[in-house]
Amino acid sequence: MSFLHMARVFVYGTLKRGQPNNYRMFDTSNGKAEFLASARTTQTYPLIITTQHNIPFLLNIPGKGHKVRGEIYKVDDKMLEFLDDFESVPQMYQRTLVNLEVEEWVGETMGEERPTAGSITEAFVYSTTTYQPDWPSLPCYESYDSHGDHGLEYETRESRERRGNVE
Ligand code: PCA
Repeated sequence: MSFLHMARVFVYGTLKRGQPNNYRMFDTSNGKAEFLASARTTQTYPLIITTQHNIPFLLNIPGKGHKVRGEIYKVDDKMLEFLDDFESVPQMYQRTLVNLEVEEWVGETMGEERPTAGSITEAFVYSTTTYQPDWPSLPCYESYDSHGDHGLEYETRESRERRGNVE
């Protein structure tokens, strides 16, 4: 796959494999994406689930919560623009760089050596500083799963629209 410009994005929520928005990264009308690696943040952050739609948020509060698990993707400019729009940057989330510890690198390496487990890299992440005052006291998770024991299943955009709630 060729990318004129590329970026790396770390996803930890509904964009991960097996989660409700992963397909959007493989809808070529949104741009291009390629799975590179599983990884976790080197610092701890609160990963919470909130709002009436059970949306996952990584709160930009390093030092609280867990080292959050997720996936690194290589994306082209078009996909990055799509994701910024989809994640309502900068109102809901802000796209910042985060340090990551590689768990397993399976994707291409662009001529460089394949990063080994434990090696450090960085990627963009959609985290937020624009959170409600009670969000930091919500339960936090190490690894997001819409169908986890928490029972807080993500409500898809389609479902919100069917209910007439587009917020
Ligand atoms: N989508 C982005 C941020 C939270 C969400 O559900 C992600 O998966 O990383």
